Amino acid sequence: MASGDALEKKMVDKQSSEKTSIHVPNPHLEKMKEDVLYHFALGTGTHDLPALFGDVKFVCVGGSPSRMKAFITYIAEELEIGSPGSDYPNICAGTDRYAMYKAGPVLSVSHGMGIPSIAIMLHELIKLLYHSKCANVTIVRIGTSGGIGLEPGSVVITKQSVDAAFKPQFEQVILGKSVFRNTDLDEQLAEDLMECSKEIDEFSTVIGNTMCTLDFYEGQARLDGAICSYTEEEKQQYLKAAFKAGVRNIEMESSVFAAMCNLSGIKGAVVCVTLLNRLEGDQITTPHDVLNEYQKRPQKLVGHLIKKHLVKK
Ligand code: R2B
Ligand code: URA
Repeated sequence: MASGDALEKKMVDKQSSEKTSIHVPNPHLEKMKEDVLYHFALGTGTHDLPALFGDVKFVCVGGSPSRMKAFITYIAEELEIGSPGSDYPNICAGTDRYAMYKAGPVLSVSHGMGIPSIAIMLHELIKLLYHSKCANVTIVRIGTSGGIGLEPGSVVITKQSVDAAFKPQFEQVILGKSVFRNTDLDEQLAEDLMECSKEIDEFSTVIGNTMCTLDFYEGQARLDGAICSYTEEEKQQYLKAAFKAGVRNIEMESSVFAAMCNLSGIKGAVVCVTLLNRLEGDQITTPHDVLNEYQKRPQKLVGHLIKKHLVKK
């Protein structure tokens, strides 16, 4: 794991001088002698978490382990951490649930697909940051999505994550009862990312609402799943209503991500590239090399943001 110490000496953290700690709204935690972060294969009794992670300032999360490894390699090169061609080992090598990579003050973690998968990862990530005594942490989800009314390859920075009825809320069922949580994302961070996109000036970026669904097929009004009970017209009507409600893209993790960032007092952003325009089709037929280039766009945007915040003396 690359140490952030040398880098920290070289770099100035331009984030707020006020210290914002991680909040864990769970009174039971402090009574536990040890906390096992089971899906990370890490724990307070087995690892010196403050020594390993205490310097983390930026966490980037995304669906696939290989994309998150590519991101850490990219950001390490951008920040000139380690030698070119360095390999970044998977910190969670003791499990195959999630993969985690670190380069200086940047942590990169995979979260799999869908709300349950990212939620489990975020519970353990937030506790890891808390146990590590991290402060002033920013988390960004970088990912892929289906666009609505946008040129494929456009990037959407989420303003609010909305549910399938376009409501800005995340429903968590607790002890059998529905609890609705706020899904606003940090406005200033979204603006900062938009500014980064203007500075990079390589692809189109918008700030808009993101619809978070429980399914890729029927949940996103696709006609090409194994099961479908609606017409092309009904699909078009629904997607156009989503557009009218401010929705610019559809993915599957942003609502719980936003809700958990809000509850733990962590600044969060969601930056997703659109792989297709859903008003024009359902299947992703774009060639792989083009898709690969699209997937690098959120990485570039977030890399630019991180570089701007961690400036060399
Ligand atoms: C975007 O892409 C995945 C589905 O293909 C899902 O994780 C998401 O949010
Ligand atoms: N990810 C989604 O969730 N939907 C899409 O259409 C593309 C990527």
